[in-house]
Amino acid sequence: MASPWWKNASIYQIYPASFKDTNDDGIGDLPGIFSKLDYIQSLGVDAIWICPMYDSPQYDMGYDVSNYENVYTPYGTVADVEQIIKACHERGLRILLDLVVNHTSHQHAWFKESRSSKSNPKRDWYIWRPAKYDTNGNRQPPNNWRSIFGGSAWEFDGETEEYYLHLFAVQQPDLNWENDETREAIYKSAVTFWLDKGIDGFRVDTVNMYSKRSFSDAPVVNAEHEFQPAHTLYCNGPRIHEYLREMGQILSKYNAVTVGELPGTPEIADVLSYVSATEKQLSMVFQFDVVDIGMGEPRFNTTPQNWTLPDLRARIAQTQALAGTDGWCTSFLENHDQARSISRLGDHETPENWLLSAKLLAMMTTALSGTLYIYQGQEIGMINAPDDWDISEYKDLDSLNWYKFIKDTTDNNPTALKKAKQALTHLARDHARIPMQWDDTANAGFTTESAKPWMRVHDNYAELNVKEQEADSNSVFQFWREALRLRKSLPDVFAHGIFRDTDPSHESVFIFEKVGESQELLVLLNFTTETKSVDLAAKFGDKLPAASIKNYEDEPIEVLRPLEGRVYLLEK
Ligand code: TEU
Ligand code: CA
Repeated sequence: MASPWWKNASIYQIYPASFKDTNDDGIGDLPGIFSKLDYIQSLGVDAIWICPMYDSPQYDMGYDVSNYENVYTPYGTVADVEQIIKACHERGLRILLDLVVNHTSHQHAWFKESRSSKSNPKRDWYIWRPAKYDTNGNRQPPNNWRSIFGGSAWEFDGETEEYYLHLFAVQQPDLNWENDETREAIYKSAVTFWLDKGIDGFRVDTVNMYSKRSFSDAPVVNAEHEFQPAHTLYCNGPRIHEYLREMGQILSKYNAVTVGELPGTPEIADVLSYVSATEKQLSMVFQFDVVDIGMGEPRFNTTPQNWTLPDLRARIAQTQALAGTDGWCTSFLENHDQARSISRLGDHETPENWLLSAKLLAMMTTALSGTLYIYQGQEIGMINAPDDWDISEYKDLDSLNWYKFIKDTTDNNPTALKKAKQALTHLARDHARIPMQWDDTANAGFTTESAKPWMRVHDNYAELNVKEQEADSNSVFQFWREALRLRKSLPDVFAHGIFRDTDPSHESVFIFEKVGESQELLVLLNFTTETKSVDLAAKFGDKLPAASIKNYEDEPIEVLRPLEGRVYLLEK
């Protein structure tokens, strides 16, 4: 059987609110996406994935869906989505939507019914539990789980005097997948409604949390905190594979592709249980190993640049280990939940280092095996918000909850608040949500000059934008285009090759091989801003072949210059 289209594909992720505004309300929209399809196609990708555009009160930027079968009014209409589907297919682009079915919004009609009374037929569609009482008779949540956005994972509902579970925000109650009717309703409303409109598949949000393992207390890992991380109790529960096989049967009727998000799953055997081809559950998954680098427990409890190269390469090896199994992996460094990769892993202090870093990371990402994902703005090397932006510029509830938590628990301690702000400057999801930089006009061409963008435009848009880079043959954009073109033309080594790290403990130069059936890649990446010696003569003698991708003009045999990267293609 021929390899499916998505194995040798690059997929471009779009965040609707921040991509392109066409009606001057400062919020990106579906007509904006439609207007940029030529641009997306010019990058050379095979498909787009659009983050949630469903109706939603937007507590979590659309990951709180109040109606799966309708579109958030400021983004447009169902007809606008249909127009995009048609336009993509006319261009030979595929289109994925986001499937968010671990939870709904608290505004969803299902939840409104569920919370209305204990005897409501939809009561059991969500996860309700009675309160616990401590020895003093004080009401407590059913267990000590911490929500992913901070605080208890349970919310007390005065109406019926029970708690409901929300692994994410209070406004995102978890659906009860144990209930057969609930699953049926999810498949019909969130899945087939859109597959019938012709989409090619889904990115599946938090795909491993539908079956909870148990509701017992999580072990105390941080005694200072009231609530504890509980991934091991709510991820990868006993019925998860049964559910995904069930949903997989529907998806396979449409020949739909899926990429599931797999947090809290470091074991490769567990990963394989979702993506093994014989399982027919998911086409591929996003492992979190690489993007979680440098994060603390909780996420923002860390200091900037808290990572080493051996740590990064171990994480990459971990995700690349799927190559060669009957599962399939993905290569990505960014999405709407991650700060910008150049700011995290590269150096954006000078324009020279920024350019080198952007290309270095593009080389690494494109050279790794699996389906490649690129997030809007990554193709032009967008970076984190400047350090001096005030906390009031941050909009994400995850960032704001953390800042408030530190404020409240330290009694406004300035040192603690400074540390919290530094962590956000480095890792907040907000950085990825800064409006797309199209040109050098006011508001970066994201919206008109007189409009007020929903999130502040980056200070650097006059120098860093699409228009400028389309015209510059040495730009980050042109570099990505060329790298994606080469990757696509050589699936044997790029998408399918077997990854081998040549020296996992090396602290400054990352050298890895990719072995295909008839060819090999040798990838050299200097992650430091110093010149480093390398022993290429041992491999090549004095006949160094020309690198296929590189970020410096010439190629000395004995050194890699600051942030230098090269990809050599070798015949076996
Ligand atoms: O994210 C799930 C997830 O586990 C993390 O990426 C999470 O956002 C992060 O740890 C919080 O700091 C998905 C979506 O990608 C994210 O945007 C949503 O907020 C979340 O699910 C809830 O739907
Ligand atoms: Ca708009």
